[in-house]
Amino acid sequence: MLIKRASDIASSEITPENLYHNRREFIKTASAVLGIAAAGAIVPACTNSAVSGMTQSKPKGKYDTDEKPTPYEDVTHYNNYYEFGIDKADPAANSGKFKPTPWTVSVEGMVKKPASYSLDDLLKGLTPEERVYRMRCVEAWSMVIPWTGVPLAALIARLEPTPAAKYVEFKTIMRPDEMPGQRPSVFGSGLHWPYTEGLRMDEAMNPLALLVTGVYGKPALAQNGAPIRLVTPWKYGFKGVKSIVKIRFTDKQPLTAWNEAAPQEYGFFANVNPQVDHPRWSQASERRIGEFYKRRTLMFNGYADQVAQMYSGMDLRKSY
Ligand SMILES: Nc1nc2c(c(=O)[nH]1)N[C@H]1C(S)=C(S)[C@@H](COP(=O)(O)O)O[C@H]1N2
Ligand SMILES: [Mo]
Repeated sequence: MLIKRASDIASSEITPENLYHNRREFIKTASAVLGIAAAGAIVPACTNSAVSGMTQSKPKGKYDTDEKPTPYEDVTHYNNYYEFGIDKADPAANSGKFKPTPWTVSVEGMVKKPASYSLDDLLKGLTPEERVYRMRCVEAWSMVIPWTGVPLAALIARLEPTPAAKYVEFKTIMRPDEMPGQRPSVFGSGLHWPYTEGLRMDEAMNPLALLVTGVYGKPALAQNGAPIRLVTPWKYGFKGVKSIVKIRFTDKQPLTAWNEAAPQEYGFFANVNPQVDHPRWSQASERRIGEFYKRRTLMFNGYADQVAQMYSGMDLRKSY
């Protein structure tokens, strides 16, 4: 039964996490149907790896959500990446010319090791981790995505910002030849290129912040921000700047793409907050892509335990 269930899933969707979650799903269902309480009794692979073979179970990591991952097809075909167009299908459709290799990231500003690094050199020796995170877009939809990346904190520690550095700024690549959305057009998105984002230094050092290079156990595709993008799961998706070529340490709060375009609507912090509505719509609920009903949105996207203390004493209505 387990094998049959697994073979029903497109091979492109199979990852250790996915099999793990599917098996948990199966165990839950089987337990309910058979009235058996001890899941371990049905699927010995839970406790005995000899039987697990194809279903390498991966224990839930400290930062993983155990919610069901959004199908790979949606993760790679329902995207926001305005450099490739403003419709959700545009990034997959219009990114065919985009070349993620070779890739260079320039590290600048208040830092002891400023340089132009090849992506390999930038990440050399840092340990990649796989994490399943919730992602909440400001447009009131969400996904659960298995990412692979390195903790941003580990990279920052290696680059050694000076004590004066209070923020870190990121910029997306400028390549109008490969990114039709960056060419002048009357259908412009209102954003100024290159797309820019930033974090306060304590946010950047929070263990949840990841520099992502992979999705579902494979190298990230262009539409997800190849070859390297930011993911901060307690913030709205727009903080997750894609295809990063510049990392700059500074003592001033950076101007960010959406804050610059519409400051009344998008603030610097961009923390997921169901109590503070977008001026044009509520942020109290969200629709998980692939589902029909709405869920209640959680404070800090469900990561309050890990991040709330960074904002204690701040008025989150003003600092949105
Ligand atoms: N350079 C760049 N980065 C970007 C965007 C963009 O338009 N350009 N869109 C943001 C928004 S609004 C969201 S919700 C996430 C979507 O990431 P995903 O497509 O991998 O799910 O990317 C963010 N990063
Ligand atoms: Mo978004």
